[in-house]
Amino acid sequence: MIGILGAGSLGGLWGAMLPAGRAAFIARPGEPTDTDLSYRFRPFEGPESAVRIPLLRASDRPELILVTTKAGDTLDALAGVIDQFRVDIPIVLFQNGLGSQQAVAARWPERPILAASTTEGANRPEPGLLVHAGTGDTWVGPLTEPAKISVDSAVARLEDSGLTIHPEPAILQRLWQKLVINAGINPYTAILDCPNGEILSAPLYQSTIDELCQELSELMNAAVQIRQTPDSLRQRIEQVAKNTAGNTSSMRADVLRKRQTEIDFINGYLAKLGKELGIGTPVNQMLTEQVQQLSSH
Ligand code: KPL
Repeated sequence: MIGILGAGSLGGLWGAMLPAGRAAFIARPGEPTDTDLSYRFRPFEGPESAVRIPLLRASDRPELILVTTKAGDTLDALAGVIDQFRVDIPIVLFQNGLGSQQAVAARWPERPILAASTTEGANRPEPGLLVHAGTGDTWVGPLTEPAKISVDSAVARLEDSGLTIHPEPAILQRLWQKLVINAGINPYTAILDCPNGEILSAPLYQSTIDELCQELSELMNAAVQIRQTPDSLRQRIEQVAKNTAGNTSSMRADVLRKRQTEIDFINGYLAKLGKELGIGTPVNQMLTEQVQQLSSH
């Protein structure tokens, strides 16, 4: 049995893709534990189906926990439920950005805490409907020392979903590669209120992207020793913006739905890190403040 904490788009995708009877959602303290979660699932290919996932019962002994909460909720959500799970049960974190993963690993260093980076696309265009909008890859790797021996078993269990999963010993580096893309696309789409592809011709983007990429390049080198030139980062950001030109980014979607954004874990994380490392980050700081003003901070 795999327990899933966080019944949003990604949690719903795992619930629907894992074989029937293998997944259960984890209720948070105070939430009712006697009702199943039901939704319609539209797979990437094939017909829509009805999905019904139970809630984990006290007598269930999950062999793996997936945490698919928003970055800002993760530490509190996990703290509310973690004591019911044996200390050797692997916990895989699926949050966007960085900062929340390290906070969890620092709080429970004795547990096997892993992180995942995924390019699977899932969304909920209307209540009760979950859409697997794009297939991709998922990389899983260890954050804490005890997690190193859990990677292969976690990958094998997740492969039961039929999704493509890879072990990734250098998961932090991989999370950084995604972070720089999100840092170069998401805040612009939120501030400009436009789909990903439209940022490229906007004056705000054009006047700040080179300086942003300079900041990203220096931070990435200092934090995880990945050397990438500002120009190559800009090219990657623009390639992803073009490949996903019609998409509404997750940050723009949060602003439109008046939900808290993940800016503190993307450009906000980078600005904070810059202060710690003595690297100037005026563009990350400016983008963070502008997005904070738009959302419910
Ligand atoms: O990951 C994304 C997001 O929206 O969070 C991108 C790559 C920008 C695609 O929309």
